[in-house]
Amino acid sequence: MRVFATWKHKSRNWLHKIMERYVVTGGAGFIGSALVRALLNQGGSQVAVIDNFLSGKRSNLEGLDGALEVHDADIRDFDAMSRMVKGAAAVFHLAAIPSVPRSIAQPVPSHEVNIDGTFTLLRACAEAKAGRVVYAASSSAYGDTEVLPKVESMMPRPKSPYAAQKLMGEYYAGVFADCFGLPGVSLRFFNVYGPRQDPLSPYSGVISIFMRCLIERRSPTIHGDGEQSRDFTFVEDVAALCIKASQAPGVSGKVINAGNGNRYTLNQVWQTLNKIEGVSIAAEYGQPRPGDVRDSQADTTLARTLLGHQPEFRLEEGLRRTLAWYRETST
Ligand code: UD2
Repeated sequence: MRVFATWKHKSRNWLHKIMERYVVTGGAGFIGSALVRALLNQGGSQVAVIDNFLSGKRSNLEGLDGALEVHDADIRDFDAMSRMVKGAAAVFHLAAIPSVPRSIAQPVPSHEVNIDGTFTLLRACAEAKAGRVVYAASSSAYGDTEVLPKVESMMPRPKSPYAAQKLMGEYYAGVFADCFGLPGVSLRFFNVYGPRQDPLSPYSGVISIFMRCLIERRSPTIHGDGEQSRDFTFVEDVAALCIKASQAPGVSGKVINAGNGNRYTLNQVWQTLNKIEGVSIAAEYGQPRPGDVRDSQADTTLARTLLGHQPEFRLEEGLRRTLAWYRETST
């Protein structure tokens, strides 16, 4: 395990004492690094990133200084987790192997990380008496529902190993709160997109793939007819919601949607991107993807009432900002 400390003011130990310590697993990932940025920006935070750098990247943390430590460690390593979560006011558990199709192609690694890793991390947090766990759950837990938007009280119907694994993580977070006194709240992330989402894997999120196609003036392949819809949620809104969930009173044991409250079809998103870029590139269409949910849209009432959350970014604004980042960073 290697530790990289970038805190420039280490000698100021008195400051250390009054700062809150936060841990972000998966903190070098696309969503995790946005959360780390938001935590450091709010001031008074000391942030420890835990990442095994399988998909996380050091470059996602570039330019961040302040009270930041980066630990190269795996969430399945109980001893390492126990040491690292000690004294944390909150542990944001975002480390995971994401992707519905990857969990179908390779169910074993995703099970081991998403279920065994989550269990190990929660056990370490409980034993170290960490302040609160905020768990990155997934909208995929709902599966196909007859009614939209999707409300937390609906019966979950996971359609893929990934969805089942993320749902199990929620159950464990709830059980650790009830049985082991570890406060925990689960946020069901709804198709998060934004700067730093890696477009290069076949399992990448669709918006990152669309961005790359647009910049390279290529057609994306849409699985199915493109009329499936998602509640695409800008990464900065999700980071803000995570922080609220770590502070709000009375939310332990709760499951709360982290979505925007709207839904757009893939055809609409591709058309919007064409409009923003002033081009007209036709998409290609392929086979529907196994395990895919047809429509997804969050009911955001609980996030609003329990966490006082109002998403800031509508889709077009989020797409513009995301596209600007891909343009700046593409060579
Ligand atoms: C699921 C979850 C999401 C998050 C994510 C993590 C749902 C509704 N959402 O996202 O909350 O947990 O998993 O991985 O379950 N697609 C194409 N062409 C491509 C790539 C994707 O058409 O090149 C389609 C894909 O078939 C799907 C949609 O785009 O219909 C979104 O796919 P995705 O992989 O970006 O995310 P999704 O919905 O599986």
